[in-house]
Amino acid sequence: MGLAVSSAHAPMGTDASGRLSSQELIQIYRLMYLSRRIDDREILLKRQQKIYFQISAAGHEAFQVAAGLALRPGYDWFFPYYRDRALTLTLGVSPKDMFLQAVGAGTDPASGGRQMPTHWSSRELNLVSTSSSTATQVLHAVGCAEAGRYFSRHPETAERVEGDYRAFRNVTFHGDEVVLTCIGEGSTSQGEFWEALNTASNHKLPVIFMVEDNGYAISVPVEVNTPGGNISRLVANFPNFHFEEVDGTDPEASLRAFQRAAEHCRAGLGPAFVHGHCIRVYSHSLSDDDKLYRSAAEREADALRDPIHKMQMRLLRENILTAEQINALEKELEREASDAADRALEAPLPEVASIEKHVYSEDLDPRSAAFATEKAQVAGSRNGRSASGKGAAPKTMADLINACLWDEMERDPRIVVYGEDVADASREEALQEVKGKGGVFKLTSGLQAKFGSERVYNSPLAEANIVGRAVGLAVRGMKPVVEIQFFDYIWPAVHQIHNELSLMRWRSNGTWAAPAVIRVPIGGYLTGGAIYHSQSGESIFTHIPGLRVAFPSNALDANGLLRTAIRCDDPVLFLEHKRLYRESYGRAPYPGPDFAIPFGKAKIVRPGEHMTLVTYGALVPRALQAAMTASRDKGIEVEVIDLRTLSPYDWETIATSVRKTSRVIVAHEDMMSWGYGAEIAARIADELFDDLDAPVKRVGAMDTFVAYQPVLEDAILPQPDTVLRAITELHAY
Ligand SMILES: Cc1ncc(C[n+]2csc(CCOP(=O)(O)OP(=O)(O)O)c2C)c(N)n1
Ligand SMILES: [Mg+2]
Repeated sequence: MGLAVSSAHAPMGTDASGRLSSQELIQIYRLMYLSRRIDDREILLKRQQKIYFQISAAGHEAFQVAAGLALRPGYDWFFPYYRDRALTLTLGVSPKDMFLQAVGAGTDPASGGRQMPTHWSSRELNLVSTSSSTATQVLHAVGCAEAGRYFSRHPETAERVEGDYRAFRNVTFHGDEVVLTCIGEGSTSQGEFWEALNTASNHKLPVIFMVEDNGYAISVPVEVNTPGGNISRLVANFPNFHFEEVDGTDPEASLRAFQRAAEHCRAGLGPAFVHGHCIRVYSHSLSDDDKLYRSAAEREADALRDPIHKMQMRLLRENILTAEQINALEKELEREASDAADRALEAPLPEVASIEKHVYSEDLDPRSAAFATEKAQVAGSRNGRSASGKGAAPKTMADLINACLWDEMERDPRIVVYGEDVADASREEALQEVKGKGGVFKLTSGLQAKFGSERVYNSPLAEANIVGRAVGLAVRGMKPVVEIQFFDYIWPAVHQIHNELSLMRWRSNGTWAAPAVIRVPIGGYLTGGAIYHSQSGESIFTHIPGLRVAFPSNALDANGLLRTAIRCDDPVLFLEHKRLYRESYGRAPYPGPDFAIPFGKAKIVRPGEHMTLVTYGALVPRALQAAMTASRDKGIEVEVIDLRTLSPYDWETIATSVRKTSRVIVAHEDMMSWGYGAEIAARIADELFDDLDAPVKRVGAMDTFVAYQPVLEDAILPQPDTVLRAITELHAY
């Protein structure tokens, strides 16, 4: 008997009787049993120290096979979690591919040896890379469903376009595809789960939330995570959902539930929630021992519900297979698992030289000449728009960011803009009589009125929702340009930024990527901004591989860098200093719709020969002021370098300047200790030691929070005087 695992399986149980045929029941058993045998083989390999981690699907097989059989791999989309072996086996991941991941082979198609086993990825199957973070994936599923809907309503937007990220994002859609996402019952405690239900419900998205309830989250029983012990009861009032609660050890009941769920989703009626009561046959993983926290009676009661045994009994009871036939089938599947393991053990290991591959896009480098279009600058008028970017007069940073968004949205229909308060008015009818909000800083003003509510809209007040959905949208080929209202409130989204957005490409070995743009107003000097509207903290994000970080100091740079951020194929954190939005410093005429500035190119904003001052953001005008005073009063000529992007940053410009001046200050608004300047200073000390005539000096905020009272704020944040003092001291050294 050959294994009938095919990505094109016909719908099951659709004969006249509506019952599953004998062949179908055997197929289900094959998949369930093979999954269990792969788990058992991995456990053996782990005990032999030939693999390094093991987590099993044991006890979940019936529920997972049912989900896989109800849906269409390569057509529907899948955001599973780490326990979904039987699901992915049903979708078409081969046993050998599973073992390749377990041994960490270079040829592991899911991650090239980067991820633990059972962290899935396959472009062919629409199986999007899984992380170990519980619950992040459900928001990706929501974004993916939003993208599918958008492409099906605007099919022309899916066309391949050369010249930006679209050349490298392969878009497929059908219009009635369903997105499946899976989660354990314990992980439904995560806020991201509720944030996903919120948007799926509100937007009637075709997402199936599959809750695999095995009663435990490692050692924590369900009632501790779920008030009342049953997640179905808690979610029952979400509008537009189809709900199913089933015995997850019964494959037929589960299959019916998933088929009804898929039907509801495909019909465009909304999302579905399929809650299956499974068991955990083994401990949480091989690193856990459930005898430490579960009574023997409880474990024995669970064992009686083992779906493998129950299915065996059914095949016998209904005379579908004899004991001998079952035996023969199981032997064959056992052999299949062990052969696959043996082959994987011979696979080549990953090349150490490959480690840095796919941290960023290998196809489109935002540092490259493709983005060096500063010469395309056409100073002057901006026709056809009502926002403030019009005319040849100098514009503020706010104006030119708005103008860039406007231009890029006109050029690229895959761009969607959302966040808190970014729409002009969610209640569209109000737009007849009101001007519209367009962001708390008005940076997105007029965009909804121009491009419509399908492309510019308010999100729920939930930062992980904003970024998590962006991951799913970008994975499907959309370009989300989202806003986090204040840097001070980025923290709920950091889980998504750090573990998902930035990692998607590397952990899938280049198969998936999430090149979204996150615009974030940042910084202080607001007089009254206080603790929660003045924060800096850029170094936390430059410490994340895979993420680009831009931090412009003036209107023109903001326009050109945002264009590069949007057109490139990497995720970008775009930091916009609130105090600089409407300053008279750094205004510029509108530079035209194709003005881009490559990342990693600093600008010498004031030349000088006595010392170098490396800075960015709001410290640029402050440093320039100090440099002017130093020149006028003391004859000290300071070369001021505006880095413009912090990751990547322009080491060449720094090094060339320091070699010339032999003295250097690194200045920023953020706290001094552990700040961005520490890295630059350390590298200068390391690589340019012989060129230095004095120690590297740093200027930064005090190591506290930013206070409300202006007297305190002034003392906490570095001022032009602080910079001037540093210049004078360094000159005297
Ligand atoms: C955000 C996050 N917190 C903690 C962990 C560690 N962890 C991994 S699995 C797990 C329990 C998950 O339980 P449940 O959601 O019920 O899924 P199950 O493993 O039982 O299938 C925990 C706490 C993690 N991976 N991610
Ligand atoms: Mg669980």
